[in-house]
Amino acid sequence: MTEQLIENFFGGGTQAVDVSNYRCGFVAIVGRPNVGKSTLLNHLLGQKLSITSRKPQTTRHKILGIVTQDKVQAIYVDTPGMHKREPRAINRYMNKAAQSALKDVDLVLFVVDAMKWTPDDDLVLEKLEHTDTPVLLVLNKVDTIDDKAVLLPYLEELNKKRHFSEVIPLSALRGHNLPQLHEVVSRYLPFAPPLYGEDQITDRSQRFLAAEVIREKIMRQLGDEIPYDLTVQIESFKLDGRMYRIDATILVERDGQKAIVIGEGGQKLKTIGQAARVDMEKMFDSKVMLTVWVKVKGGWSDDERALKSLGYGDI
Ligand SMILES: Nc1nc2c(ncn2[C@@H]2O[C@H](COP(=O)(O)OP(=O)(O)OP(=O)(O)O)[C@@H](O)[C@H]2O)c(=O)[nH]1
Ligand SMILES: [Mg+2]
Repeated sequence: MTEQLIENFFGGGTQAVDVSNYRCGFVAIVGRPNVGKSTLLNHLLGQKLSITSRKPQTTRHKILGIVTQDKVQAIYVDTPGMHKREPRAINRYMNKAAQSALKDVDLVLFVVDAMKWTPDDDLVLEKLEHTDTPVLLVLNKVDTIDDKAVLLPYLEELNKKRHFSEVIPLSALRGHNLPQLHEVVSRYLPFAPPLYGEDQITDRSQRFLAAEVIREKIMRQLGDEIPYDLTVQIESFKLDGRMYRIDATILVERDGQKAIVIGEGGQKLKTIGQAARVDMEKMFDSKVMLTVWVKVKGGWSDDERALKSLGYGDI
């Protein structure tokens, strides 16, 4: 401990942390699309960070959510939902990103829907076969179940599928059993000093978060097909006095999609932009002036090079 305290003086560290008693580690949140992984991350963090929607395949990138307390720093890693159908390069990127999160973590949270098991859940189980890391089974959306009696046989079935270190039924959306989950998670983290400063909640830039918020509003505003064919690029991100000026472009695959995103008389795009701005102002705690354009860039989602240039490169 003395060594660490001295290190804190001379090694650039600012916190005097009692490492002999401090726990810090990485926790991967994995599961098929739409089970509530990002909702769980946001509610563990106590603020919105990762985008969520009713549609599967909302999350496309890994994103860290860092929860720092007196004696523990849990670094949660939200991941894209793993899925079997891989029609395009972007789907392969998402699956790779999710799988890569299983490496070098101290704990895995395998999130499933409390009542619905699908072939994609089996796919996640297969990927978990290759990990030596403890896996906790998180049974989410328990609030959707009226009769508790149906839960027990389902749990029994799940327990036959593999060994889980713990099974935790919860509701990410309603916040039920989340403190209990965090408590259990903390017990699995190794003794180590915190890796991030106490104010840091993520590894992602404001630029990244701004693009994601716009994508979330599109996912929520548009019908079923289009959101998967589009991405958002931040062209410019500037702090002007106390206001952020942000210019963004929504890239779609085809002309017809551009018309749908813009909507009658530009109404759809206006709604998307307004909703995104409101969220950004909360996230950045500042006024935001947001301008959003729509452009056609055919083939971006199935072109490895285009994907890289659009930020889908590093896993
Ligand atoms: N009723 C209920 N709905 C939930 C709960 N947790 C999440 N949801 C809803 O489930 C949907 C999917 O949530 P997300 O958090 O986006 O799911 P995800 O697993 O991150 O999905 P991908 O990013 O596509 O892999 C959203 O409509 C959430 O509001 C819960 O505890 N109860
Ligand atoms: Mg998600």
